Amino acid sequence: MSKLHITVPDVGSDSEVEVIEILVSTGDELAIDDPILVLESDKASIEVPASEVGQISSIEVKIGDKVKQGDVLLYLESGEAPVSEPDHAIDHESAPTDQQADEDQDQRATSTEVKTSSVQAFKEIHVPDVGGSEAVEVIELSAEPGSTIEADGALLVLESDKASMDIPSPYSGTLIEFKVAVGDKVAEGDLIAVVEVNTSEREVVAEPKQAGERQSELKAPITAPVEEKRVSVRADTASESDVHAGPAVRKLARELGVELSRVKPTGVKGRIQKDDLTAYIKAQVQVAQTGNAGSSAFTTPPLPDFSQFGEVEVLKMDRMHQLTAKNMHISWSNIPHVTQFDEADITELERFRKSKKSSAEQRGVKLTPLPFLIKACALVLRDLPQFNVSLDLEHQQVIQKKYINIGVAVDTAHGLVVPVIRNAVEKSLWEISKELGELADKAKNRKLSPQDMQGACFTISSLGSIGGTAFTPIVNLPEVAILGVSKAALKPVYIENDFVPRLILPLSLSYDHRAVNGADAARFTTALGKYLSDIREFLF
Ligand code: CAO
Repeated sequence: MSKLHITVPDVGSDSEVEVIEILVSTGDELAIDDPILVLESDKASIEVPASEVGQISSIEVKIGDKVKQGDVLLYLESGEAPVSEPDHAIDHESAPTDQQADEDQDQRATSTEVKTSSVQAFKEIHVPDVGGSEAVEVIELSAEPGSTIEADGALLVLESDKASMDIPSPYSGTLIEFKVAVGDKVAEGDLIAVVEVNTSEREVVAEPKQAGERQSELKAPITAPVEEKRVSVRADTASESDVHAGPAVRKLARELGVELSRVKPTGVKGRIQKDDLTAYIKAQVQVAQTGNAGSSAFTTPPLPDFSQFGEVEVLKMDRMHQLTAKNMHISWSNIPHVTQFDEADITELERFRKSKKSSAEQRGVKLTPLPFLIKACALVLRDLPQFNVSLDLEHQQVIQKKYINIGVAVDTAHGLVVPVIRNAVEKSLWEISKELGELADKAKNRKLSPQDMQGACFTISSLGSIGGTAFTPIVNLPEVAILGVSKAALKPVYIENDFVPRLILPLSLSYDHRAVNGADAARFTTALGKYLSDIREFLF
């Protein structure tokens, strides 16, 4: 048993660097290359891999400590003899195998014996780990022999039965020749190209600050993502390079086909941790399985400190508000909404409604345009049953409802609720008016039972008593359509060679375009307009 220690490698900075993440604990067994901790200089963050094998007996630093090259990071006990450092001449004539890359990593971690040379050298490039695929096809050569290529620049594209993979060059230099042609089948380790590297590149390869992440990326197995047809082995695309994450997290993200720029970081200085990646994937799985984006899968930008602009008061969202916000978000982010706008001429309806005002009062009900709308919508749902459905996407089914219940959005001091008028086709306007009044009262006094709010097939949201000319209501899942009603207004309408004043009611029908199409929506508002413009139609 020998006591070993791991020190801060050459991180390419003379000044001290900060420990921003510790990835191991006392007692952990370390293997060569296991990530130990992350250091951050003013230029980059560097994941320090283990350069020794053994069990950690103590960690000598904590997050926030400033360290420099040679400082002891941790001690470990090893049953084996200390690993001797291999002699790394970086101008070896073959491309780095995984093992060699590991050894290079050791060398960077201990920062010794890096040789540089001014001699040009030829490097062979081999097929990396292609995620278990036995033979993959070369489908594209992305560079011309004789051309200059950059490290990480596109070299060729391989395609397995699961995905296409861009294979980048590990070196910058001149592409001498390809050893494969389009259509060839290759497997891990096969020679694919020869590159002549120049001196400066080899110095960069030997520099740990730059090379740490790049080397481990090159060593990373390329696995096919679940859905993406074409993936890049490289993680440092424009947006990805802005992301702070260690090589281990980047590697895992690549393996899982996750774009790190989509993951919400919780680590120090906005660094993405492994747990952040797990949380993101969990959210994605939930969305895929349930169509529920409730636990937002996307990063919400942090809020600024508003108090710097003026006085603010922070109020707690009550349960109703939270619930409404959640449901709206789920619906808005899952349903491909389209809104069909139309107008109905309700001049005659209004004349009739006013003529019934006193008898409504005698009955103790308020006959507003809304009961007419409820009845008319119920009739349209009967006529166009494609709107009276719910989608069961999990089982690829459409559930056709044979009952017709209409939900009505009611604005209360406590928030928005949607009580339901059942079997509206069978009910008279008086019955609907009475029931609507009772439900609205219950809503305002927080007396609605869960049953009062269940079973709607379609919802009406009327802002007619308030104002507006049109709006785009959000479909009330699992329904597939909702009618927004705005304020009726007198408008000149050209009838029989003359402009005559008519009372026009604006209608906004939002619908789930997965369930119904635009032609259906136009049919819906046209049919609704017909019922509303001549309520004798209600009789048929
Ligand atoms: N155009 C013109 N006037 C209208 C109208 C319209 N589309 N709809 C109603 N009105 C008139 C009514 O006729 C009534 O006037 P009179 O007393 O002269 O007849 C007046 O506006 C007030 O109506 P109301 O609001 O009392 O009754 P209602 O049947 O229209 O609505 C209810 C009932 C419970 C739905 C309503 O109180 C309510 O909560 N509305 C808000 C709904 C809402 O917030 N929706 C948004 C959801 S999405 O955020």
